[in-house]
Amino acid sequence: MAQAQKIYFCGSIRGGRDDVHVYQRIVHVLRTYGTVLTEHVTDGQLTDTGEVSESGDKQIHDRDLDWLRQSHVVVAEVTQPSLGVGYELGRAKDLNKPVLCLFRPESGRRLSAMIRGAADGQRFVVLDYTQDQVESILNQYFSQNKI
Ligand code: 6IA
Repeated sequence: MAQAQKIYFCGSIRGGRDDVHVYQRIVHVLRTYGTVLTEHVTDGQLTDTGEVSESGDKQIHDRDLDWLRQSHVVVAEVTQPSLGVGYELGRAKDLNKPVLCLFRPESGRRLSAMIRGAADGQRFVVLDYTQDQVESILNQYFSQNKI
């Protein structure tokens, strides 16, 4: 797998930061498969309070979409509901990017039908997992999918 591969990772920011430690664990593995364009999602200092101004939000949106277009694969942790992540996944599907969504049923939540129902088992994959499966699930995905 080429290190030049660009990976777009999605995780909740203003939707809530409870799972940031899971995002960090996922991105740690993703780095072995390529360049993660969205490392800021794993920033432990970043809170969900949204200190960023309105004009800042437009810049964030436009820059993130630019990275999404450039990316070779999109990986999303979807347990913590996030409007931004849902939006990114819709855009990624329209751009026909390979997408892997990871959901932890142990959270007690039920994943949105609009994400689970978008799965086709090939281009758009949704997997249930537990935290201790992060490494094996990603290694399996990246070895099976010649992205
Ligand atoms: O609705 P949410 O905030 O939960 O959306 C989270 C998703 O949107 C993530 O997957 C990010 O890719 C994207 N996103 C949302 N806010 C930001 C952001 N804020 N920066 C980059 N991507 C974002 C400013 C953080 C900055 C001060 C470090």
